[in-house]
Amino acid sequence: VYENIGIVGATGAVGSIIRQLLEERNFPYKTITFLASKRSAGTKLTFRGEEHTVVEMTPDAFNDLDLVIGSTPDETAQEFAPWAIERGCVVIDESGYWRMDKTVPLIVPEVNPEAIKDHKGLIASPNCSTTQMVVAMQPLHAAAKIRRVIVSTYQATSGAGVAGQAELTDSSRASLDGQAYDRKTFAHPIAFNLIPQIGGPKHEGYTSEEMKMVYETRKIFGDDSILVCPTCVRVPVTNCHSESILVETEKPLSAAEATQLFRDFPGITVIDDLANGQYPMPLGCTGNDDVYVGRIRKDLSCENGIAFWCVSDNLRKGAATNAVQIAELLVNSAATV
Ligand code: 2RA
Repeated sequence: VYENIGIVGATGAVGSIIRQLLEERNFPYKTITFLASKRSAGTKLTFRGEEHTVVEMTPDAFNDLDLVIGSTPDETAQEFAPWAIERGCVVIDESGYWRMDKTVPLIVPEVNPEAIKDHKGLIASPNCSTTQMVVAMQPLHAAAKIRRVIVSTYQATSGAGVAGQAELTDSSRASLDGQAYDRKTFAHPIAFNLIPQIGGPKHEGYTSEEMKMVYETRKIFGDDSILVCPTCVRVPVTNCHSESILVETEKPLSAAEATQLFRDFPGITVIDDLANGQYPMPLGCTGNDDVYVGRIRKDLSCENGIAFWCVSDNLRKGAATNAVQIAELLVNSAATV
């Protein structure tokens, strides 16, 4: 059913990883089309050893496509998704635009794969900071029901695109050389600094990035009673978001039980040996698809609490990998109907 596939935003940072993943995972298709804005149309790409020319994203560009994965800014997703759906094409969207739409399933395949059956032509993939957290929450939630989460994020500059990564390296160099630097992406210096704001003010002193973690988590678990208190911080790290997560559960869990639950869960890798200085760090996790967990311990401040540290490649599991896994889920569920 999904023979003719397209990648919208094919030339962007996440788009290029989606291309790489489709090759690596041997994703099945008959034809593949790469689409982008007028500015990038005409770009030549090599995919599975063949040269492809990027096509401009217009309504008619979706005429012959069955499935597209989009990684674009919100305004672009708002525009192209209806064009594709009207033409009978299923859209897997990485942007933030459709995620909270009641008719759109928001999917992390390790957590709520069953939601795919409710799609009406559009399936959304969550924000990167939410995705890694809900994967890590899932085994604990299934065993002991999570009531409350307190999370502080340490988000890499790649979350702000290629320009964000360049601003970190260029401004760090300028700062070491004692040169002035003209910022374009971040509102404050990112070199040798931390910025406790990602997105604009949204709700009662929380930013839009923080409220995504609240709303998306509840939607993915289908449980509006889960309480989430996030603080999102941009850090001078090129790639991989890290999160300090504290969960309060209904039933008690020991640190050893939580560790075993993490170990047994597909998609999670545990690195946890404090005595020998072993825990997940951004440099060691970049380029990998798993969610990494370490520093697993009892919360000393409440009865049923587990604290842990979680790192994941925000461009892969936080974006491209999750979208490709949703596409695989869709293709496989169509095959089993
Ligand atoms: C960021 N979460 O890191 C955003 C990207 N979607 O800025």
